Amino acid sequence: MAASKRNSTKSNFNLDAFLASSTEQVNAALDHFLPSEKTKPATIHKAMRYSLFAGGKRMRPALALAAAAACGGRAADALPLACAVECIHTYSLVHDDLPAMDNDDFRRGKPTNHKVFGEGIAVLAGDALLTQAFEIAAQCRSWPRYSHRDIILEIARASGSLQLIAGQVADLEGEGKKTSAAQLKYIHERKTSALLCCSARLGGMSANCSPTQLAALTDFGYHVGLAFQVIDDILDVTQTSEQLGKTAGKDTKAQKATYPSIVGLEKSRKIATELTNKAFASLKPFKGKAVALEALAEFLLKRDR
Ligand code: GRG
Repeated sequence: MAASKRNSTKSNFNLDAFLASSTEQVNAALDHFLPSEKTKPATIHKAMRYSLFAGGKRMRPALALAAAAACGGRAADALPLACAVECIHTYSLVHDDLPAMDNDDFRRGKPTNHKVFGEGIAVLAGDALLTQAFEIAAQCRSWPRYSHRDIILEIARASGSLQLIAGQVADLEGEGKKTSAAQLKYIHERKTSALLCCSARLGGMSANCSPTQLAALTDFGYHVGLAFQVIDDILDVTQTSEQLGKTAGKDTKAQKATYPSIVGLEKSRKIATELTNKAFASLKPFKGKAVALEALAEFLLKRDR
């Protein structure tokens, strides 16, 4: 893979410790926000918690916390928004795995939600996780520059029919058809980049970031999001299902357009590196204070699952 160009090559930042701590905080907060497994109707709360705590990488919450840190904010203020984004992400996975969509049996290293609870409950668990995200976000504080309205709009726009859902629609409609690189980028921008970008922006907003910082986080999240999906496409063909915790090779089987299928593996790796370098460049306004974001972008480029 071509070399990536971080701003701070010799950062002492300990990403492992940061990820361990952010995951622990996010898991505890999610546990606090969600109704317990015993709350009636117990089946739906079991199903929501099953997928939420099945062992996801928690990259979107980590991005939110890292963006908050870059803007001098407190993790406690970013945490509810990090949880809201993780609920939306998990809902999208539960619905994406349904027989009506990708029809997958394996996710986050476990049988998919509908395999355990049945299709009806899986649809409802996804719906409930989406709703839960807005309930959590509505409870957070507001900031001098950002009101509750801004926060809710941010999440609704990223997950609505112009972004996340639009990406999924284009993905579904593109199956088995010849897809251009431009169309593929359209899908990746919406299906993946929109929520990663939203995570970074929400982290910044939770720190009452300046308009310049918000613009930098938008640029960063957009490029990291695109790189994330290119790497995801690469891993789909290079890793095993056991390594990924989800069914490998599905894109090829479903005749889905991916970067490796359109431009090949080597060029795909180069594109992911270029996108990550653009993400690094967008962090310049933080003048070396965005070490966690920088380390995260590098980690996402080099990840193997
Ligand atoms: C609204 C149903 C619906 C779908 C929207 C997000 C999405 C589109 C579909 C989910 C499947 C998919 C391949 C999404 C692309 C983004 C992506 C690579 C998700 C996987 O994210 P990871 O690797 O997952 O962060 P974990 O399990 O680690 O959280």
